[in-house]
Amino acid sequence: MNLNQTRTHLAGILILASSLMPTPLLAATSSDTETLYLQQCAACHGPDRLGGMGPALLPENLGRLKASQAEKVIREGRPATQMAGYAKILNDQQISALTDFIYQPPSHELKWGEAEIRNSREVSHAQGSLPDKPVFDADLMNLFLVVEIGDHHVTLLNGDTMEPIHRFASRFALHGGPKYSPDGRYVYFGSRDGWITKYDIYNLKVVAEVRAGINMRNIAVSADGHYVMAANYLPHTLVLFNAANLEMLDFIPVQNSQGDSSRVSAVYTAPPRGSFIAALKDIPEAWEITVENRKAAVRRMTTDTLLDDFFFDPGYQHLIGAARDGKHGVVIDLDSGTTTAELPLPGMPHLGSGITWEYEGRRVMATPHFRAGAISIIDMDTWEVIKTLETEGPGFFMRSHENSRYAWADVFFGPNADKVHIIDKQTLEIVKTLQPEPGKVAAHVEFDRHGEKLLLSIWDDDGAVIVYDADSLEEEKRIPMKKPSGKYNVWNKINYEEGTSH
Ligand code: DHE
Repeated sequence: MNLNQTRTHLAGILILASSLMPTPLLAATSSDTETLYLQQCAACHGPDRLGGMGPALLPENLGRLKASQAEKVIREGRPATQMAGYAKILNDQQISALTDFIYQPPSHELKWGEAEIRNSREVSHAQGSLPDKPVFDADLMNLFLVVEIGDHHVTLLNGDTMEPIHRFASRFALHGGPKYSPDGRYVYFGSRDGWITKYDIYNLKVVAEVRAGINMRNIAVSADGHYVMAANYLPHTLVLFNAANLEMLDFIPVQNSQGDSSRVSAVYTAPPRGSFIAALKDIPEAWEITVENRKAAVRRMTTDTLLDDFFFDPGYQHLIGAARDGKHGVVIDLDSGTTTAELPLPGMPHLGSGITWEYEGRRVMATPHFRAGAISIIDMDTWEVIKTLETEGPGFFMRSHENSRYAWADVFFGPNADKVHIIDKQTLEIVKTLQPEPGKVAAHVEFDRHGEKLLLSIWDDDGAVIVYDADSLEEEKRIPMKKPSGKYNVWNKINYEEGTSH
């Protein structure tokens, strides 16, 4: 038996012996933290820390959790989850040793290849087996999904009445926008731990799940609704699935011609091109991927710089990317694959959150910055920055709607994170700054399908989604929620509305 087999065998025995609640310590005096982990944690988090019922406990997956917070969770547990507190089972030294341990890279390379992906798939309701008539009454094009990261749930909201229709548990730590099927019936969620969940909105049921990777960036659904593509940080892969049942169709190691591998910054669907576009984080390349005979065909474009965040013009002729150095942006012509312009965007633009609109007969795009209290507004013909708006701090998300004269931008970072700016899209001025709940982060807006109302998150465990009138800018209602992050309107998403993310 090799080391891995021994580890798996030992963990298997321990899993059988353990329950979901903390077990009495088998080796109370053992200084072997790995053994302690296998005794106390492996049943839920996996013998290799890859996750199971609980999330993966690997440095990449824990990147957003401070070690002190992780230690508190081990000590006190996590309310409303299966994670119980260990303060009565483990001493302080053991808790801190376990905390250190989960932030260390694993002692052996972890694998999430084709076999692991195939084995992880579960189809609970085959395509076509559930009724086609929705089990609730609402305008199906004006539904919102609200991701609540406070307790890992999703709320389905009626966009006319702004009343919740249903609330259901999600995978741990959903991140990035859920992606709808073109008819709006199904939605695909991606979690940081690599899970893709397909949900039937009409029947309010999870229909299929698969784990695409260990640490995933995001997912995209092809414009025809036939395919789902997953982009991973760990391992360095892109994975293609059949959207109907999440069967894996292709597994694409992400590497250049010399065999150097790379994380994927993100993947998006490019509807007019009938392709997916991905940018690589560690290799200066962007890929255009088409599906031929259920397999991925990759066209490589060499870029002048490593790309992080990116965005497209409405016709998907150009990719507008943020350089990883955080000092500038680039415009790449997707047909020729060449860089056609450089953008002076020094504050680490969050281009994934960019929006566009018509201004004085031309199309402009606007992006907030992670490292500067500024919003850049760029002419999309000349690629010149025509205005830089000073804000009360760096921002994360910008949103608008074709029918609204305003764009909304949060101030996500710093002492003014409880403020939101409202920009007049025709004067390019900030016309109002709201502070809906002093002391609590206010962030991420999504409009309803008509552009008449909008939702803003109070990003707190004891938070809310606030409904505003898009014209009078008056607050209409607060719906209590647990750290609501993104909101996603069916109509806006499936029609690639200009004021929202795609
Ligand atoms: Fe996100 C979208 C990258 C941190 C909440 N974020 C995205 C997308 C990318 C991205 C590439 C677009 C994917 C898509 O929708 O298909 N995010 C990154 C980062 O690189 C960064 C800065 C660091 C990281 O840890 O990954 C980061 N993101 C965060 C957060 O800390 C946020 C605020 C809380 C969280 O959930 O982790 C966060 N990101 C979001 C949300 C979206 C998102 C809510 C979808 C926005 C939308 O409206 O589409």
